[in-house]
Amino acid sequence: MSSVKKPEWTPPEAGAEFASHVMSGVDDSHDGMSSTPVVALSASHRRRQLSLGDYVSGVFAGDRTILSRAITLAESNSPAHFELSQQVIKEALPKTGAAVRVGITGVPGAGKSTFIEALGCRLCERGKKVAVLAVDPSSSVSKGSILGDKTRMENLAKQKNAFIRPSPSGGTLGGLTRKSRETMLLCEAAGYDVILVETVGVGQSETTVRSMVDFFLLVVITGAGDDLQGMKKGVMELADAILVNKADGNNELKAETTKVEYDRMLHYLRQATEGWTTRAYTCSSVTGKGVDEIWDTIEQFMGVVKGSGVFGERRKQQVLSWVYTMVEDQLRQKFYRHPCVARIKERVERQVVSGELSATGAATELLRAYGLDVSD
Ligand SMILES: Nc1nc2c(ncn2[C@@H]2O[C@H](COP(=O)(O)OP(=O)(O)O)[C@@H](O)[C@H]2O)c(=O)[nH]1
Ligand SMILES: [Mg+2]
Repeated sequence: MSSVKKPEWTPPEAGAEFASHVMSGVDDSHDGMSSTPVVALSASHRRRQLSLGDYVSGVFAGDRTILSRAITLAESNSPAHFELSQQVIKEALPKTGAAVRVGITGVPGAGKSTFIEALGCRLCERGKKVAVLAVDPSSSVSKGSILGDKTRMENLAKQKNAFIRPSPSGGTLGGLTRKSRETMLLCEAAGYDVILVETVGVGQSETTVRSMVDFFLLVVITGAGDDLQGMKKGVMELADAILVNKADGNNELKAETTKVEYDRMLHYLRQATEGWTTRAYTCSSVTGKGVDEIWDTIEQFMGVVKGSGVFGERRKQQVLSWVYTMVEDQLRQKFYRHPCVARIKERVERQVVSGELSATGAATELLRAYGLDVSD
């Protein structure tokens, strides 16, 4: 068993190999909100290095502090942490897969976090264990999104059956994806039945989150018809439900109209999931009206896709595509960082642009510089 090199394990002192030390702040708030003996015991875990056995038994026992530390380990960019965390995940794997995985996207301010708080609290009341994760490629230590989510989910954060984990910050979307998927697996091994993944609608993050969840929810708000026109068709085609949020007060009627407009548009789009018709719904995350219906819809969806085999097939494809995405990311990085490739790249580009070299000739030369034999 490999061991972690750092004698004292605390993220704030851990240095640059950690993706972010914001995580420790969130862990603190979790501990501060609870006074259970588990947390008192966990305070001592914080001070010492954990073994593979400590991580695995802590995660299996649902100890939130150890779960947090296992996630931080998986998020670390240090090779020693990588080895240990891969061992933890390997042990955890047999206990993963049973949760309902839900992705939630929408423009900033649509009310995703508020909706997650409302839904999460209801699920906790029903005895479910809910984990909330975020995938935010734009987040960084200095930006406010992480803090924003924490305050939006104040009630959920107090629930003993809830676990909230902000987005790891920095790094590539590929790196972020690995971390988020592994976090999801660790949460499942810790007994969470529902995983809610919030993502902000920027760049490729929607497609990324779609590729790790069973059900994908698009949260929108009312407004003039221009909202609909501005909405990317591609994102609507990823969604298993469209939720018109903030259907309360003066906005309630308008929300109903917007819902009808979305339903009409959905009619012309490709369905996100075979055998399932995507529809629009209204809800108010503030009054709670319509929130239960969304969960009912998700449960209905799970029944349909499990019955038809679409669920199993999607999970299978997701894990395989995850493998090859990681392989391709590594290969691409290795190629572009190779000194021989870097040395000739500019000259080859210049020649191909000026017409001295064909595109195929240029690619062949670059691949040969990398050491690949491109004979066919
Ligand atoms: N009236 C009303 N306001 C809401 C509702 N949901 C969210 N909000 C408000 O909309 C703002 C943005 O919410 P937030 O959950 O942070 O959006 P996010 O960026 O999509 O996560 C906040 O001021 C919320 O209080 C709702 O259902 N009704
Ligand atoms: Mg949010």
